[in-house]
Amino acid sequence: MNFSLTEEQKMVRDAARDFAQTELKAGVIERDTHQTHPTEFVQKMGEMGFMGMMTDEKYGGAGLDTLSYVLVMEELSKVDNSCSVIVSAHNSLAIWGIEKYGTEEQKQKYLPSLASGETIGAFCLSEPEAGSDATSQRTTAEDKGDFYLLNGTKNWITNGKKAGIYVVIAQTYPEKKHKGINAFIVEAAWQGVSTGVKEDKLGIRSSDTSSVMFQDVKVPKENRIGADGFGFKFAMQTLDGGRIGIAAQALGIAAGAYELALAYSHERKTFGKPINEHQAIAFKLADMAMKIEAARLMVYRAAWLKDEGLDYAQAAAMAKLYASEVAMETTVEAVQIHGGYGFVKEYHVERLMRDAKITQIYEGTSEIQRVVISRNVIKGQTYLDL
Ligand code: COS
Repeated sequence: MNFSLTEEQKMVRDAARDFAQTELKAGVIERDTHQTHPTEFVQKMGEMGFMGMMTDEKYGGAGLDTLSYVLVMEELSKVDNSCSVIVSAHNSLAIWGIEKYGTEEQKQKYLPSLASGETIGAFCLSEPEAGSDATSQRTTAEDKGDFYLLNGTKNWITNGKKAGIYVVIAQTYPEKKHKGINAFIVEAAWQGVSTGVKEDKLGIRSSDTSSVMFQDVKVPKENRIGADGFGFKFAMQTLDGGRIGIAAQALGIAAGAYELALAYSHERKTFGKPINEHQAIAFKLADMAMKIEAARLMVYRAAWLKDEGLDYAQAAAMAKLYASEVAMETTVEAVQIHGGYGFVKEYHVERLMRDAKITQIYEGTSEIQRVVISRNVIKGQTYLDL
C-alpha cells in the first residue's frame, strides 16, 4: 500500500489551495449573501484546467486522474462550495458520460468547449416527482424516426441556467420501465428549451440551481448516448462517479471548518488560557480530526479504485455517505467552538454548516446510499475485495 501523492498530484492540490485561499475567499461571503454566480472564477477555473480535469488531452482536457480531481474538489470546498459544485456537476455528471459512452462525433463536437470551461454542462435526471426513485421518469423522448421529441420538466439542476449543454435522461418506452430510458445530449440554444427561476437555497447559494423545461424539443438521433434503452444504467454509472466528487466536497467542507476552528481555538482565550487547553474543546478537535482522516481515506480510496479500473460503486456510496455525515457533524462543532462568532457570517463556519447539508441530499440522499450499500452487502460484496 502506498499512501503518498505523486509530485503532479501535490502540484495540482497546491494550485487549487492557492486559488481558493487567495482568490475565492475574499468575496465568498458577499457572493453567498447576494447569490451572485461566480462567473469570472468559472472562467479562471477553465484556464487552470479544472473544467476538464479528467478529460483526455486530445479533447482539450487536463488528462488528470480521479485522485487529482478529488484533491481539487477538497481544496475548493474548504472555501467556496458554489464553485466546487459547479466543477463537480460539470466534470462528473456532464462530461464523464459523454467521454465514456459518447460516439467519436459527439466527443469531438462537445468535449473541447466543455473541457475548456467555455461551455458549462449540466445533468438532468431529477424531476418534480422523481428524485430518489429515478426509474419513474415522466420526461418523454418519443421516437419520431429521424429525431426524438423531448417533453418534460427537470428539477434542482445544478448549472441549470448557465449550461450550454444538458445531458438529459428521459423515457422512450414507458412499458419497458427503466429499460426504456435513454440519455441525450441537448443544447440549451435549441427551440423549446427553457429554464425556471434560480432557486433561493440554504447553502451553495451562489451556484445556479433551477428547473429546466423541454417542450417539443427535437433531439437528433445522433445525440442519443449509448444503445437504445441504456439511459438508466448510464445515469446510475454517472452518479457512481458523481458521488466521489460530492464525497470530496463534503470532505473539503469538514476540513475547512476544522482548520478554522483549530486556528480560532489557539487565538481565543477563556479563563486565562487558549480554549483548546480546555478538555471540552480539545476533545472536540480530536474527534473532528479523526473523523476527517477516516473520511479522507475512504474518498481517496474510492478515487483510486476508479483510476485502477476496479468496481467503485460501493466505495463511492460509502465515501459519500460517511463524508457527508462528517461534514455535517464537523461544521456544527466548528460553529460551537467559535461560540457567538460562529453564528455570524464573517467567520465563515456558519456558511460551511449551511453548505454541508446539501451533501447529504444531492446525488443520492444518505438514505439512498444506505439502499445501495445494504443491497451490495446482502449480496455478499465484501468491501475490501478488489
Ligand atoms: N451501475 C450500473 N447499473 C446499475 C447501477 C449502477 N450503479 N445501479 C443499478 N443498476 C441497474 C441494475 O442492475 C438494474 O439492471 P437490470 O434491470 O438489468 O437488472 C437496473 O439498473 C435497475 O436497478 P434497480 O432494480 O436496483 O432499481 P431501483 O429502482 O430499485 O433503484 C436505486 C435503484 C435506488 C439505487 C436508484 O434508483 C438510485 O440510485 N436512486 C437515486 C438517484 C439519485 O441519486 N438521484 C439524485 C440525483 S441528483 S443528480
